Amino acid sequence: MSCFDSAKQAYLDLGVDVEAAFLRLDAIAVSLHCWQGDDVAGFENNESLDGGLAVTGNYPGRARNADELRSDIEQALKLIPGKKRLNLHSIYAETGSSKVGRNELRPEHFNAWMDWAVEHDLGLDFNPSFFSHPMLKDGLTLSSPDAGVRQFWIEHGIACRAIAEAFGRRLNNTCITNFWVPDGFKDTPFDRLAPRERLADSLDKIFAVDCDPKYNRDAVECKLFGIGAESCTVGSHEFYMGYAMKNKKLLCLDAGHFHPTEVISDKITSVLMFIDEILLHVSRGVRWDSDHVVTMTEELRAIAEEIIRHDYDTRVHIGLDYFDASINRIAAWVIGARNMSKALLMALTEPAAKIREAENSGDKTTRLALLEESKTLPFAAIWNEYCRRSGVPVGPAWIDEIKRYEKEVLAKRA
Ligand code: RNT
Ligand code: ZN
Repeated sequence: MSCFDSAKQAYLDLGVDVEAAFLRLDAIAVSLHCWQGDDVAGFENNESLDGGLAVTGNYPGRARNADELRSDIEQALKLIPGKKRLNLHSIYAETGSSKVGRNELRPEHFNAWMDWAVEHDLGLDFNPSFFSHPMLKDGLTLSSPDAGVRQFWIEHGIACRAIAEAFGRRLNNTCITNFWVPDGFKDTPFDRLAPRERLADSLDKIFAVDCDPKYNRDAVECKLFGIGAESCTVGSHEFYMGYAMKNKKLLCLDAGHFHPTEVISDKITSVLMFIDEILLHVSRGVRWDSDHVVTMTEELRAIAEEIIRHDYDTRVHIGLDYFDASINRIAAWVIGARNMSKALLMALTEPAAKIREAENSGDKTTRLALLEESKTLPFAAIWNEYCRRSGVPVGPAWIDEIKRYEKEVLAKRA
């Protein structure tokens, strides 16, 4: 009996159908964030990253243009099992030799990305970029007291939704567009209401433009604080929870955007009682940083369990969001994405029926015992088989691939 067959039997003894788990996992997409490949730089030749975002590290080989970035993403895709999407930011537009304002971006500036997505059978997601730009004035964009500043960013938001809709049409695959706005205050504002009213009004103006929900749906992302915006974030959790409910938007929950002892896994069921769909930015917060590479933490497992236990496969859109420039950037993608997929498979192979039965009959002893026993089931054999069937390296073999690419490609970048 092969390692996989005996593992499969061990799961079956607890009532778990591993083959069914594989099939279900195959249908759940994970959206890779393009910005891990170049430290959120984009192709506008920006001097520095702002909006409260920070990337530390200077590992050699950062992608410097779209071709390098696509080549690096292709390398990552070969090492990650399961269904994938790609999440783009507007700063990754390809405008050739002409400088195009963010408020004037059009779908054609993403033609190369769309062609590439068709070629690789990838769905695309999108993000307007409200940072690293001179129109981010005093830390504010859509909530700025300056009507000209607000207007510029409103036009940017409108332009981005048109691009996202074009992605959806071209790929016949719904694009999820995420609005994250860094607006906030370093020191305590006297008036917390006026900026919030302006943010809501600006968002209303952006969303007033018709967009076919078959091709694009919008999400709004809240945050607790950012660097340089420690005292008040205009787009707080309550702000966006309310905004999303009232305006039928998706709520984006970023795992690093809450108080350190607060977890998004516990928010999923609550939010989905009142909002149709959510977007996740799976990330790992460490102290003040919200963007460490996703590792196999208890919280990652809990996020996956919430999705699987409640059959939220189509109502929760999974995206990754972190940036680390201190290790090989492609490896960072692969580690995070493999972990996401692995956590989903762990959740899919929980002895769910037996645990539910124990809970429903009030047998808390059996519930705890089964939860603990299931932690040492022969999961590695199941995961390795999933990787093998998905045509990606099994176990740590993918590291050799990364090292080869680093030597052959990354090292040659000046
Ligand atoms: C920032 C948000 C946001 C960004 C990306 C680049 O705190 O998490 O999602 O990370 O849009
Ligand atoms: Zn995020």
